[in-house]
Amino acid sequence: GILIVATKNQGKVREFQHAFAPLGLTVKSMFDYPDLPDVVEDGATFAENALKKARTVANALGFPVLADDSGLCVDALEGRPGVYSARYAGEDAGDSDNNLKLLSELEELKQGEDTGQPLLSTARFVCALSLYDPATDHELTAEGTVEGWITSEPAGGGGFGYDPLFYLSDYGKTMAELTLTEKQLISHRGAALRLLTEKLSSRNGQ
Ligand code: ITT
Repeated sequence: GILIVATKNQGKVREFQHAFAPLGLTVKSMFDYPDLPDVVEDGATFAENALKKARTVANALGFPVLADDSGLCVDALEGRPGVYSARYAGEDAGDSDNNLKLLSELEELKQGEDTGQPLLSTARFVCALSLYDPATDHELTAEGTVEGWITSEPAGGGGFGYDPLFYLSDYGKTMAELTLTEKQLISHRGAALRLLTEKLSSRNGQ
């Protein structure tokens, strides 16, 4: 079987492939459907944006589609970058630009004071997943989170996005130091996926 995920983020594609491979599902992404129009992510919440991406792409293709809207909410920054996580350092910003911007925003808050402490703020990753079926107009949405710290000492070559800066104190590692299997067990995306699966298998959905 095939599962279409409305994403252009290679890191997400890798995680969904890893999650769905045991079910015998092949993941297709927007890299396989390059001619679809871009979705304007102007929702106020992760869930709104996830549903908008799933709906738009599913209606264009005529198949059920899964979409992921996610981001990093940093407490010292009052929840920023939040829904703007992908374009924190600007419209065409890459992961490393966004990571530098995050560290500089947090360093600025310290006002030159050097505490020697690498853990700069508590933070959480949030992931909203939305599954939309254009044939029935049915939707299912699930959200997952994971708590951690933003560290000024990036580590790890795995994952994507802000993972090298996201320190998990229970593990003594950043998210980027985990394998795909380990990340899926504790991440916001893994949690959202488990909740979505539960909702799918329960008769009342949500
Ligand atoms: P699509 O909309 O095409 O799926 P995107 O990268 O634009 O791709 P989002 O709008 O959902 O996706 O933005 C999510 C951003 O939040 C992403 O670019 C990362 O910077 C960050 N992010 C989300 N999940 C993450 C994770 O598991 N690890 C690290 N950073 C993550």
